[in-house]
Amino acid sequence: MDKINILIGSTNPKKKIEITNITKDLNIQFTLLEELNNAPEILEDGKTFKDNAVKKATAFAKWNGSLTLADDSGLEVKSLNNRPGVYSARYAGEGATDEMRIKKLLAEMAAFSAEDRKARFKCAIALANPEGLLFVVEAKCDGIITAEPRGKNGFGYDPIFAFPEYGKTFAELTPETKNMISHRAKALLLFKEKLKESLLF
Ligand code: ITT
Repeated sequence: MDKINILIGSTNPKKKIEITNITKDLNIQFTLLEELNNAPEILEDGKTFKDNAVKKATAFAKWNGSLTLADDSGLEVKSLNNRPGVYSARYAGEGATDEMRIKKLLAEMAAFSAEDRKARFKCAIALANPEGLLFVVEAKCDGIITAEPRGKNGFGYDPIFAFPEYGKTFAELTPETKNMISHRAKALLLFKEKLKESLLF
């Protein structure tokens, strides 16, 4: 059977690596926006991860005329009323690095006790074709914000997100382990079920 080509409506190469690894049992060839020329910028102004995933998937599918997946994800800290949430990428301003975002969050939470450090990663994944949305799925993963960054793997907020069952941050886990338990792994499990239902496979 021929491979199905799916554009990932994202500029984050780390997301492509995780999505490719988690779906390697399927016959999909993924392309990232950065591999194409002149991709438009889509304003992520939705109130929820789902809104933003749907907006990105439908806009890039229409622009490229192809099946397109978009992943919108982020970190919700319970005692910050679920901030940074959909603002996770912009939490330390436009152009900030992962290190700057981590530093800002740790500073904001410096006085928080262990009880007040509960957090969750959320991930919404939408699939669209040029005619519109096919489906959207969502998943979460609970954890604790550490006092200091630990580990070198992963990306984004991974060095300060501890997974209590393993006593390690996502950045201390191997990619294989993160890809079995993460918010993105759980969302992609649902994604695979929906793909099969949609008869694309
Ligand atoms: P695209 O919008 O182009 O896909 P992005 O990295 O900006 O790329 P989001 O808008 O979904 O993605 O922003 C998510 C923010 O949350 C961003 O700061 C990420 O680094 C972070 N994030 C998302 N998934 C993560 C994960 O698995 N581990 C750690 N941080 C993550």
